[in-house]
Parts: sequence; C-alpha cells; structure tokens
Amino acid sequence: MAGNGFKDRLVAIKQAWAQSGRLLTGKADPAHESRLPPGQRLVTNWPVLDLGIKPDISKAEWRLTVDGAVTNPLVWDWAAYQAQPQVEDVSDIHCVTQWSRFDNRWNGVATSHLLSVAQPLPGANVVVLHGADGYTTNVTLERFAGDDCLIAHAHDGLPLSRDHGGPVRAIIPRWYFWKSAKWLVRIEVLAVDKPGFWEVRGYHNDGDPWTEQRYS
Ligand SMILES: Nc1nc2c(c(=O)[nH]1)N[C@H]1C(S)=C(S)[C@@H](COP(=O)(O)O)O[C@H]1N2
Ligand SMILES: [Mo]
Repeated sequence: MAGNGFKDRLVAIKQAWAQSGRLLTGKADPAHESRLPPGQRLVTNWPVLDLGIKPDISKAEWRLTVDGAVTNPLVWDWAAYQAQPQVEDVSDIHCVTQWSRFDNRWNGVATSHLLSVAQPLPGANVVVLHGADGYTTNVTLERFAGDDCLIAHAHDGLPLSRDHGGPVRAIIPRWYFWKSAKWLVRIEVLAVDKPGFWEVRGYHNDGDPWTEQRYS
C-alpha cells in the first residue's frame, strides 16, 4: 500500500529520536518564563505531520462516537455536532519535532461540553482519541477536560483542511501536538490507561512541552 514505506521510515526515525533523547535541552521552564518552550523553534507556516495516510472524510459521512466508561454513549453526525454550543479559543502549538506556532484560532465544541453530555462514569480517568487513519493517543480525562481543549472544525476562520485533520480534530494545547488527534472519529473513555500510537513507541505518556516530556 502506498504510504506504508513512508510510515515505516517515519516510525523508525522517531523511535530512534526517543531512544537517543534527541532535542532534549535539559532546560525546563515550568513557569513559562519564555513563550517558546525549551528546544522549540518558532515557525509561521503550518507543517503537516502524520503517518502519511490521510483519510478523505466528507462531512456527510463523518461520525463521532463517544463510548466506553460513560453513562450516555453517543454518536454525533455533522448536524448533531454543529448543533452543540460552539466555542472559540486561541492557543499555541508545540510539536515534539521542535516547531511551535503561536496564536492558532480554533472553533468547535468544547471537550467539557462533550463530557457533560456523555457523562463519564465514576472511575473513568483517561480518554483514547482515535483518528480515521488508525492513529490513537491517550490523554488523562482531567487534561482532556481543560477549558482550552476542543473538538475543532475550523482554524483561523477557515474549515480545517484534510491535511490538518478535517473535518474534525482534537485540540489539546497544553501537551505536545501529537496528542491532538486528526480525523477524529472516536473518543474512548476508560478507567485503565491505554497508551496510544507514539506512547507505545518511546514517547511520553503525558507530553508537557515546558518540562520537555518528549520521551518516556
Ligand atoms: N490521526 C492522526 N492524528 C495525528 C497524527 C497522525 O499521524 N494521525 N500525528 C500527530 C502529530 S505527531 C502531530 S505533530 C500533529 C500534526 O498536526 P498538523 O499536521 O495539523 O500540523 O498531528 C497529530 N495528530
Ligand atoms: Mo508530532
């Protein structure tokens, strides 16, 4: 399949980075004294990073499933998603491959609202975000519920492009960008943690850029 060679090479390179601790500066900035986290470089373009499999999902066929440890499992189609309260939030992107991009304006549904509808069961403490390309990433329920986190359909006033995960992606600004799953189709709520695609390949289970939680 086209893309597999790309994916295999990317995985090999990024796993080697994790093993050698590449890009680690040892200069944590937990107080956010600089706007740029340690080891990061500011870009003004917007790089595209993924496994090379870019699902082409129309709004008509897109569905978002929320299941697992919730009182109200749900499936939203595009109309149901658009009918939810919409929010806007501006945040910075920090990718573990060293680039950061300031002031990204996102529109979509707040994760806190989605959780208020689905209602996680007592004991639930993590979500696994699933992309339509087979990608997964795990985030604590507490971080996922943050007031800067959303299920986004627009960036800087434009519909999210296919390259950047449209029609809908997750945005988790306080972690490295690998936690922000593109082509989001499923949110699995769990009581027991389940590390995702990069987390089982040497990447940190959390991913705080300010303390350089790049690798595990
Ligand atoms: N579904 C999916 N989401 C994904 C990825 C992926 O491969 N598949 N890559 C992650 C990584 S490593 C990064 S840095 C960001 C890149 O998002 P961008 O291409 O919009 O810059 O998406 C994240 N979300
Ligand atoms: Mo990344």
